[in-house]
Amino acid sequence: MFHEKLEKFPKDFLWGSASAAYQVEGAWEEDGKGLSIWDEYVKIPGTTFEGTDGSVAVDHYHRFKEDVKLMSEMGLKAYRFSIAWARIYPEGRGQVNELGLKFYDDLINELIKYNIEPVITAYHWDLPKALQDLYGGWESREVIDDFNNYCVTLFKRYGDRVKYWVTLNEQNVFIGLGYSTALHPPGVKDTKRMLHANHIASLANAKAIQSFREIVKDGKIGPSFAYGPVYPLDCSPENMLAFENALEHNNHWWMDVYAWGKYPKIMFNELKRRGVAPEIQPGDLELLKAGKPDFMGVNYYQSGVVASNPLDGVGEGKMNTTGKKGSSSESGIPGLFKNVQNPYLKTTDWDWTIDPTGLRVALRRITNRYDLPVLITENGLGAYDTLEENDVIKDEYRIDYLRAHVEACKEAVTDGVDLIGYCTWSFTDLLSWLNGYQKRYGFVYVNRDEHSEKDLRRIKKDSFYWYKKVIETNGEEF
Ligand code: BGP
Repeated sequence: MFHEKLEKFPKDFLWGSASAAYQVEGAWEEDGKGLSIWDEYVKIPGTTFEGTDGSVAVDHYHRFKEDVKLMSEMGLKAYRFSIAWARIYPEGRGQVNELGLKFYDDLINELIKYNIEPVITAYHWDLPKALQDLYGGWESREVIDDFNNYCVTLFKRYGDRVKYWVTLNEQNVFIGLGYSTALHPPGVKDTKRMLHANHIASLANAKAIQSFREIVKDGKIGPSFAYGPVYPLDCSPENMLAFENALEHNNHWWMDVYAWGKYPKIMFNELKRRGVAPEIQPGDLELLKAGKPDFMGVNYYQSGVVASNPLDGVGEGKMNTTGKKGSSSESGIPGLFKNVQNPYLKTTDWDWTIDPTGLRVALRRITNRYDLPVLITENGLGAYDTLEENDVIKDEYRIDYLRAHVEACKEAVTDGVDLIGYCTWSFTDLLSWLNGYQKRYGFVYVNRDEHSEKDLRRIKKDSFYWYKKVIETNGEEF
């Protein structure tokens, strides 16, 4: 729909930026921190771009005060960060590590000092290695209680100061890449195990939300879902059917469970027929239903296009983790759909489509289907940046990307979406899990690369000043 005039963003809109512990903190074995599955996985040759890891990352652990000061200079309203479970419980359970708790106390207090709303992600992929070794991590129901216990510790400790909470970051991604394509730890390729681990993660999510209700009475909590809305390639009925399959398989499989505590019927039936559907035990559906979130967190980067894919059609494809444009290949789920290129859209150097309208579509679909407020927990452009003389970074491509997406948000708000905030990915540059340090997302350049930590100096990019203005005008000037 076209609007003659766009509505304003709500007065207390959360203009934010996001990060994740493993990607920024470094200090991988300091102050009693235990190891995570990522600390171990990155050591396996060939898993990450040029063997990069987060042992130092951008040293946020030691420089968080400097980083928060830059946030305040920008006028940031919210900072979403994750807590490293293994800092709090080095073994994943049992003995709590006071020094770990203190680090996040200090970070939260520093944010509050500058009137920046802390948004905590309890889990952004760095499962304590001890739990992986002990019972296979997300594949065991034991993790439900351990995750809950860890979350309860966080709720009790920080719930007095932190109002917004994200339970699991992109369950669809860490489970999908961890158990289906083997690109993330634990490096498994097995659809049945994937759907089983996924079901357990959903139960853990619901249980943590249930505990939250008891402890943080005035807080808001929800998961962050990696939502890439799909379009059918064209109006041929076969492609339309592939689109229906993809909707259920890629989106409703998770979001229906979060919002309603049930799986989409047709897809569940199909996966059962294939012998891979998760086992639902007595009490599971009740728990899932009890875990209704306050908002749907959305990480949006790109949309996708799907087409029909026969049973002997295309399966696993190649992901571009090198930044060489065009190096990814087609992928799909035989018998359901395949992912194809969108001839209307430009792509990044990592072959991600650039589609601000896709964000509007995503927001509207969520609103119509679930009637929940939405918090955009991530949105951003991964690109090469050039540090020029006199510490200048002219990242107008990033400004263009973000501007178009802020506009899409404004349109969605006018459409009637209850949007409570917009967090860009990311505030400073950071480690991209599989793509090294060269794929940059920040408003603040960090002077390091794959080969050297250099001086880890912070340098404001042009986009820093652009977002400052957006925040100052509450999204009226962008
Ligand atoms: C999301 C993750 C983030 C971040 C972002 C960018 O999936 O939640 O942690 O990494 O994507 O992705 P990438 O680093 O692969 O470019």
